[in-house]
Amino acid sequence: MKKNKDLKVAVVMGSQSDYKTMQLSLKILKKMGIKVETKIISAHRTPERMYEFAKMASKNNIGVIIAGAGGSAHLPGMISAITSIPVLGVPIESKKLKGLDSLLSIAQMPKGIPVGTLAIGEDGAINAALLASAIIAINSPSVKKKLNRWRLSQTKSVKKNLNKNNVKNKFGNNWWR
Ligand code: AIR
Repeated sequence: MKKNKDLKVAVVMGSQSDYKTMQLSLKILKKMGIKVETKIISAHRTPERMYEFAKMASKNNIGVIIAGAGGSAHLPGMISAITSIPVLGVPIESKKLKGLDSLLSIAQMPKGIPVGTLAIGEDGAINAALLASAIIAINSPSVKKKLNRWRLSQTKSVKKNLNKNNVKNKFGNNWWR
């Protein structure tokens, strides 16, 4: 393996349809200046691709894996079963159960093989990238600097006084887009 500071983050997802959510991870990682590898990998539809990816991840200089999947979301857990690289799971918001199925599939891993589980949907995708950045930052001063700067700008963006005319603030001021 190369020096730790060169470690990449892999962002994998079960389907092209997950990209709408997972693109938010990619945006954050880009802001942090972290090299990224992306792939569609389905634990159910492409099991051999999943196995190959997880088996080779360490040799491919991947330091953290973010895996997004929906429904019976086995991808993060199965990848974590094959590699000891930290795996962060993003439960995709499914149509039928609004992502509760994805969340439980990812979070309820029996002891022995861990998956760091984030929130359902967009919040999870953003936080997975922030958490991956924090892990990479342990050995990368430049990522640490960018991450701390990003957090400071978020803090500064939160106004102290309430604007009672502003009611369409579900996503704040879109600072992550
Ligand atoms: N999925 C694909 N293979 C295994 C799973 N769990 C998930 C995808 C996606 C959902 O199935 O991660 O969230 C629906 O995929 P599609 O391709 O039918 O849109």
